[in-house]
Amino acid sequence: MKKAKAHFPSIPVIAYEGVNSTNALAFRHYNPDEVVDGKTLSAHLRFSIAYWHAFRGTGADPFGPGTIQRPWEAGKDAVSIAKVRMDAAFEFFQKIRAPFYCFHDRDIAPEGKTLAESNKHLDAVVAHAKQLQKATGVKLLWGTANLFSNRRYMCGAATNPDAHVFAYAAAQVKKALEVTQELGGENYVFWGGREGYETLLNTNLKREQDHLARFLHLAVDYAKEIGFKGQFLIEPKPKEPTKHQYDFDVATGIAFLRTYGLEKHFKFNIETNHATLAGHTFQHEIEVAASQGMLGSIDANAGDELLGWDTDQFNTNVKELTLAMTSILRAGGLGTGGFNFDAKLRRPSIDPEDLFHAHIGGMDAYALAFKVARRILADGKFAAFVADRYASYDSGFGRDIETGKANFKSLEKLVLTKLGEPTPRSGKQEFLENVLNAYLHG
Ligand code: XUL
Ligand code: CO
Repeated sequence: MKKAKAHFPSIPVIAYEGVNSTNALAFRHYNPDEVVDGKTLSAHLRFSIAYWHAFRGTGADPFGPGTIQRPWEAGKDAVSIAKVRMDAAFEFFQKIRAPFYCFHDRDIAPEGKTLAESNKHLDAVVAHAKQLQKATGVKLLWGTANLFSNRRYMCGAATNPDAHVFAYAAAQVKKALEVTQELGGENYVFWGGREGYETLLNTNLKREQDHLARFLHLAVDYAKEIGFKGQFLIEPKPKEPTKHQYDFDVATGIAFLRTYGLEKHFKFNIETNHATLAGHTFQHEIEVAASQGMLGSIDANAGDELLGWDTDQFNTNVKELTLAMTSILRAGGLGTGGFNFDAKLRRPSIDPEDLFHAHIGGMDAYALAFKVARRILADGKFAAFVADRYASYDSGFGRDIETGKANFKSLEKLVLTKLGEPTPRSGKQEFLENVLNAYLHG
C-alpha cells in the first residue's frame, strides 16, 4: 500500500508526558504502554473513536448548517472522498493512540440510489478499511447500521408500521453484520434510532414491540448462520429522536429481552448521556446491567446539566467517571467491549487540532478515573462499609430470609417473641462522600 499523505501534518503521535506536563498535545494520565496487572492500559481501557462524530460531524444544529470544514472532504466522487476521509481517520486513530474505532454503515460509505448500490459502495470502502486496519493494527470495536437518518425510516425501522420498511431495514442489517464480520468487529450494536413513537393515536405499541423482538431474533439467527461471533449489544436511550423510545433504559431493556427470549444473546452498550436523559446516573445504569451479567460496552460522553437533550460532550468529570469505573471494575471489566467516545466537538470547535484536545481530555479523564477506582477497590473501605451494612443477612434469621427458609409466619413469631423493635443505624452518606473526595483530591 502506498504511503498516504498526512492529513494532520503539524500534529505528532500523542505522547504520555505525566502530570507535570504543560504540553496541551500530550497525555498527563493515559500512558497506553503502562502495564497494570500484566496488561497495558491500552488493553484495559480499549478506547475507541466514533466515526460518525469524529469524521462525519459538521457542527450542524437545528439553527444552522455545519461549521466544521475538513480539507480532506474533496474528491471526484462520494466513494473516493469516503476513502480519503478514512485515510485521515486512521491517521487520527494512530496519532491519538486509540486501538479501536466504531461506525455505522452509512458513516463510512455513501448511501446509493438503491440498496444494491449502497452495498456496492460499502464493499468498496470496507475493502479500504480492511487494508488500513492491517497496516495500522487499529481494530473494529463494533459496527452498526444507521436505521434512522434516511426518510424511509421516519416512523422507525423494525417498528415501522409498513412491513416494506421492516424488510429494507432487515436487508440493511444483514449487510452491516456481514461487513462487521469481515472487519473482525468484536461487537455489534443495536441503538433503537427511531424505534419508539410520538403519539398513540397512530400507534399499535404491542405490535411494534413484537416486531422489534422479531427483528432482533432474525439478527441472532443470521449471525449464527454466518458464524459471526461478536457480542450483540443493545444501547438504551429514553427519548430523542422519538418522544418514547422503546429501549428506555437498561432495566427496560432487560425486561424486553427476557419477555421475548432474547436475553442470552445481548448485553448492553451504556451511554452516559442516555443514562442521564433517563433520569439515572451513569453508574446506576452500569450497576443494573452488571447485576444481571449484561454489562457489555460504554459509549463515553456526557450531557449538560442545564440542557435536556443529548449533547454528546466529551466527559472530563473525573468524579462521575471514577464512580462508574468502580462499578465496571467490580463487575470484572467490559470483556469484548470498550470505551467508545460517542462525543462530538462543539459547533465553534472547528480546528482539526480540537479533535485531539477533545479526545486527549476524555482519555486522560478515563485513565485517571481507572487509577483512582483501582485504589478505592484495593483499599476496600466502601466494600467493607457495605458488607457490614448488610451483615445481618449473613447468619441466623437474615440468612434464612435470603435462602428462602423464612416465611411471614416464622418472621412474625421472631419479632413477637425475640427481636422486638429494630435499632436504626446511620447510612453515613456524608461521611462516605468525604472519604470519596479524599481519593479524588488528596
Ligand atoms: C445516538 C447514539 C448512536 C449510537 C449508535 O444517540 O448514541 O450514535 O451510539 O447508533
Ligand atoms: Co451512542
